Amino acid sequence: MKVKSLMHKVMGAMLALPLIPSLAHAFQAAPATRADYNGWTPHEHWDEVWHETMWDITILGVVFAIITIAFMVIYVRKGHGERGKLPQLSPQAKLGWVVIPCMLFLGDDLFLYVKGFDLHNHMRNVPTNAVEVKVTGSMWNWNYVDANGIDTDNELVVKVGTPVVLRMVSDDVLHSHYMNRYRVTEDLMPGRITWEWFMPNEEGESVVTCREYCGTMHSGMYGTVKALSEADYDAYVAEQAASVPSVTGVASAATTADKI
Ligand SMILES: [Cu+2]
Repeated sequence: MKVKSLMHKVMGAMLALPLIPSLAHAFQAAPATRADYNGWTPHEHWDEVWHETMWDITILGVVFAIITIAFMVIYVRKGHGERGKLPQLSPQAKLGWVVIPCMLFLGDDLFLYVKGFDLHNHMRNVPTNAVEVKVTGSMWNWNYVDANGIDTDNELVVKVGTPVVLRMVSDDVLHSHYMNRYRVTEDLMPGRITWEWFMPNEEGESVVTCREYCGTMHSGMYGTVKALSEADYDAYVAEQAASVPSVTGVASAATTADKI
């Protein structure tokens, strides 16, 4: 009876196992409100989840491959007519062999699921200090108008350290504004405003492509995101203000993300 009661306790503990990593994740530091996103870079967290998933399936794959190969070698038939002997397990052992691995895998899967789901929720929550850029997609062009009134085609210029929210609409068919560098994509539709936000954390150029087939020149519908340092960005705005009369210089940084 004592052994049986101990087995029940072990089984009970195993059933709670899947919850442990998820609970542990819930206590990790993450932005609690929209004002807490300062310096938080969603794309780096996506990479983290991706790498963990890759490690996870690689380790599991290697472990199962080793076990399979070992079984093939150990239990190979030694001669004609040889019959294997089936081990007789107790009911508790049988249950243990089913429940314990199940709970371990479930715990692991839930951990990755919770991390991904949590991240997704943060990415659907625009930081309060995000600057807004209006994006219009059309066959086959990306048009950007930023908070300073700077109007560009296929070139989005942003400042490092300030989150950017794109408010997007299509002039014709479906498009999708895909920034691989920032691990984010969102469809553009005629008559509906959609949005995505990202956090440029390093200076440099990256590519924007269209990720929704939109006609014969779909593959040619690409642009550039230029992330500039604060000084370079200010110089860029001043230069644009000098060359284009309609641009009135540095307007107040619109934080219209609040409206989303
Ligand atoms: Cu397209």
